Amino acid sequence: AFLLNVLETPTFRSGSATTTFIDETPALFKLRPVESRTTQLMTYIGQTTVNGFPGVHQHTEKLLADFDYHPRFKKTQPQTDLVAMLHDQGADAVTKWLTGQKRVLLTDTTLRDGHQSLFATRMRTRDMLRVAQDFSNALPNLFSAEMWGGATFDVAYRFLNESPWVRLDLLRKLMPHTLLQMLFRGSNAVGYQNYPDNVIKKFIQVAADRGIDVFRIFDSLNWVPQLTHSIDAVRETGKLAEGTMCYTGDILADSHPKYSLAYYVDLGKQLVDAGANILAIKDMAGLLKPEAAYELVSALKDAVDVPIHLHTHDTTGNGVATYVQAVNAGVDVVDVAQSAFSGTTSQPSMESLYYALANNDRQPDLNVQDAEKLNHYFEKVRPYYQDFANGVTGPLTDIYTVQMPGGQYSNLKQQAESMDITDFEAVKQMYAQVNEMFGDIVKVTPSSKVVGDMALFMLQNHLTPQDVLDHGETIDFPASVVDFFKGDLGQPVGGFPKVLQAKILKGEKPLTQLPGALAKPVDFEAVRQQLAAQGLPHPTDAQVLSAILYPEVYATYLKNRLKFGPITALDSQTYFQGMRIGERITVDVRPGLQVVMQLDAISPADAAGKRTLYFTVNGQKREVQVLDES
Ligand code: 3PY
Ligand code: ZN
Repeated sequence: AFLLNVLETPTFRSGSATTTFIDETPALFKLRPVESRTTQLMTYIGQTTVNGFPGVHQHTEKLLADFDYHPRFKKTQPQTDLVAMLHDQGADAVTKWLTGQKRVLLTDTTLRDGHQSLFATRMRTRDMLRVAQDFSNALPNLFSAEMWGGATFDVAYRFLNESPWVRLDLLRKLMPHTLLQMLFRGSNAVGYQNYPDNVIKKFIQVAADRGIDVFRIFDSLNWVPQLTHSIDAVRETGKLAEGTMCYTGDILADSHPKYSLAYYVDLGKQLVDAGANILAIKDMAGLLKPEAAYELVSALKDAVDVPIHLHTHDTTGNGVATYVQAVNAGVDVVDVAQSAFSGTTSQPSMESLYYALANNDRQPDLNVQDAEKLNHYFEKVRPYYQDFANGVTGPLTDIYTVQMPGGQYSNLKQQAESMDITDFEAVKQMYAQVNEMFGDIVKVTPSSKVVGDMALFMLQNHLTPQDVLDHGETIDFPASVVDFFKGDLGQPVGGFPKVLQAKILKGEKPLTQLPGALAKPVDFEAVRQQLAAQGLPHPTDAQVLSAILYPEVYATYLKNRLKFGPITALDSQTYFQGMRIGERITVDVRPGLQVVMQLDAISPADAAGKRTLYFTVNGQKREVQVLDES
């Protein structure tokens, strides 16, 4: 347990983490002889080879070899170094600069929403680090790179066995002139529930300190009081606060009367009054059609004097058209992804948008050949993640009515399959019906999860909306649904449907005020001591926060780090698939330490169900035993 404390040391963070392959300090490795590190690697590889990785099909042959990647772009300075400007002149200087730009600016979401929306957030830090310098050099004039927040925090620990904080540290170092952006769920931070105000504030401080420049802050019900605390906290750090409106409904149709143009203009003004440096429109499901985008952006440009940043998903197939109209209406920044990580449930393609704006005097300042060359890297890594893909191969125009966020699509599908619900069309229809029952709410993490949970629950129990209304008082609803109707996520636009709420709460009185304000502040010192008692002698603020946000996931991560060691250095195919007999891999554990491993044979299971895996490691015969869980 002694080893854990060096995972996230300040020395490491300020130190020489220039290599692309380590995420721990050399001190950690000094403590572990090479032998035990290779045992750790063999244990992980053995475990994955014998028992598989959740959600991954084991292929009999390697799909593609790990490839060496060497930087292809020379060091390029941005025309305006926004990181330096933010640091030296402050947030207002950046927004003033932004407002003065004729051309539309771009945020690249490849390293966050791109992979979150296409393959369940599974992109590993190793595959980001290899290209990070090229990323900045090929795209020097981006507004920002979104690379943190949303689901990346949880998934990094839970499925990738890596620290999101270390990812941030390393990308910060490798991309010194690019503003780094994160998605922050307001009072839900990077989780699915409300956290006390002191946790929110601390999280923002530590994230800002470790390198986040732009915080996109939203509330899953567009309830402004739940955002103001986060906006204040970001403003205190001197970084950029994007106050965010989540777009739902259709401002140019009569079908969603609550979500009118006047509603959004009023919301925009409230967010700016609350201190937003930038106003973001978050169209998480791809519902904002081109003419509506023109109307909305025009109205907001008239109503507020901060820059407008538009985010959409290409789920419905019209993302580029929406952006072109937003650009014509004067939007300041739009979100795009590298082509290989774009389209369908992800963002529109950067390169496609560039060409769509040919001969438009607001075409972005982009060297499109460089962007295309960079994209080849993402084309090469995408197949590593194909098992996590959501199966969407083209536009889904039914999403205009279903309104499911791009980031939720793949997750809900996996959740449904794990419950043996294979008819995803039925899930989508039920999702739309649940939204109606709930009074047409904003659906984005975590409110979207409540709608998804309810839809799956109703399908599993063969319930119709009428059944729920008729017999709701006898039904035991999922916990997330009960909590939502209690007001634990805040208050929806227009309030809760009262009849349904009464049936779900069964006499319990709902909250009408801010849940975060009622929550007792977390005692950071107590958590620090608990961690120390569990073998982390000097936990950092980041470690304390991780333990607060995801107690079980974080504890498992710490245990796995001890058991599996430097697995973040494994190539992604080995990480997800293990090895096949006869296969040989090279692991660059750290500069100067390369381990060459070959899997020679696997024994049948013995009486205790254990298999022995025989390896040759740097020329030495080694073996490891793994329990066959099949
Ligand atoms: C998240 O909160 O993870 C989202 O991407 C919401 O769209
Ligand atoms: Zn998104």
